[in-house]
Amino acid sequence: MTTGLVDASTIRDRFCGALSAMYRAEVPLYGDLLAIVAQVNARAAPAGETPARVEIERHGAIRVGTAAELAMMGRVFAVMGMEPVGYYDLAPAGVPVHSTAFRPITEEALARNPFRVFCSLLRLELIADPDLRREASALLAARQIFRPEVLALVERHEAQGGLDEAEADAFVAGLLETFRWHEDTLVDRATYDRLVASHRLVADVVAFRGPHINHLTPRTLDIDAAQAAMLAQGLDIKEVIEGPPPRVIPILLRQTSFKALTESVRFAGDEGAPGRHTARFGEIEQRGAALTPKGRALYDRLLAQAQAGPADMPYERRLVQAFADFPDDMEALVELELIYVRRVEASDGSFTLEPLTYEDFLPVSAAGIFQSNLGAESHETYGEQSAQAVFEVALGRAVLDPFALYAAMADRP
Ligand code: OOG
Ligand code: NI
Repeated sequence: MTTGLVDASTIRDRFCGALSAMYRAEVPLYGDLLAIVAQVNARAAPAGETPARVEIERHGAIRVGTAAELAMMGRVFAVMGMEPVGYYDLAPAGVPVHSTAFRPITEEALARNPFRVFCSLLRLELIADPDLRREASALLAARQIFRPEVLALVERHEAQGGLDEAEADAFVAGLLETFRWHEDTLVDRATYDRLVASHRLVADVVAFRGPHINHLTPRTLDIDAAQAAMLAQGLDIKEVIEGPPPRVIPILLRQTSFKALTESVRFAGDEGAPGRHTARFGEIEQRGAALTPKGRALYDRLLAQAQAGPADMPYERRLVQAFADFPDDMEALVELELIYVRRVEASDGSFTLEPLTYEDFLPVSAAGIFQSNLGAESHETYGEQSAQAVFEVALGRAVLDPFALYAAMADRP
């Protein structure tokens, strides 16, 4: 790399910090979450020391409207060393999007700042009304979600292999504008109402100037303690924690979110007529061991079993019962090749095995989070129309296989 260029992890770290500051100013609830999570982590960390990575660790989520927006988003994230990992199809859950997670993929970059963004592409073809579909496409085609200087800096990055200090600063500041909340809509109230009637998510994407960040999630070392602290403070948190039940050896990802905020907007046309929109929310998560394909198949089977369990039994109990079949000690997890581990050498030449952290998302959990934050009304599902190939054409490249990334970082299996 040419000297004088800022490395991608530094740009990612600066952007994540700037986004966190902006979101904190926009959504006061987020500041409350950070305070609670910091307290819980200080108590939960071994020897009272929260690992540096966990303190800064965040994931965000955005929703884009067109293939061109997604493809440019991919090039923008590449500047920060973030690659598209995995394909998530939300259509079976009644949410007309499909998604990937942009994140760093090397051990070194993950240790530096594992910032990740769940990025969804609206699937307009799933909207039934052809007139509304045409109108929505025209609105999306006419908007430009990136500032011109960001587009120029992406090209500069691609041509010279990086950005210098001044360019990196301009990139971070310009890109922040894409993620900012704008209360002025692109549409009048009547159009907004029709978009909401087709699906709340369609309105959230199509009615606005850009893909406002809809949540920014800190990582807690003990989600049960964090949730109890939030309830004690009277925060409006969802009762169910998505993902696996509490365990001695945590696996994958446990998440819980808040109901979306109701925020004021001003509609275009109508002299800025005031209205309300719900899209942004709070979320916290706890991360555990990355599972092998075999471990993941077991997880998926047991989760389905818990979901299909007797309706008169509380969901938490069904979950605990189903997951009794998922071994919960290191020896068995390693022996049965259910998790990925690395060797950590001690100074006397001995070693221990440590689980690799799960760096991705879970489709069933993501669907639950989308649904609880789009309002209570249920929506028919869109069938099993998975379209990974279509998504990859839109993105302009294939998404990476998360299992291959873990296997490359692991010492076993
Ligand atoms: C994304 C929801 C998925 C998660 O943590 O699973 C997500 C969205 O609401 O746009 O963030
Ligand atoms: Ni999330």
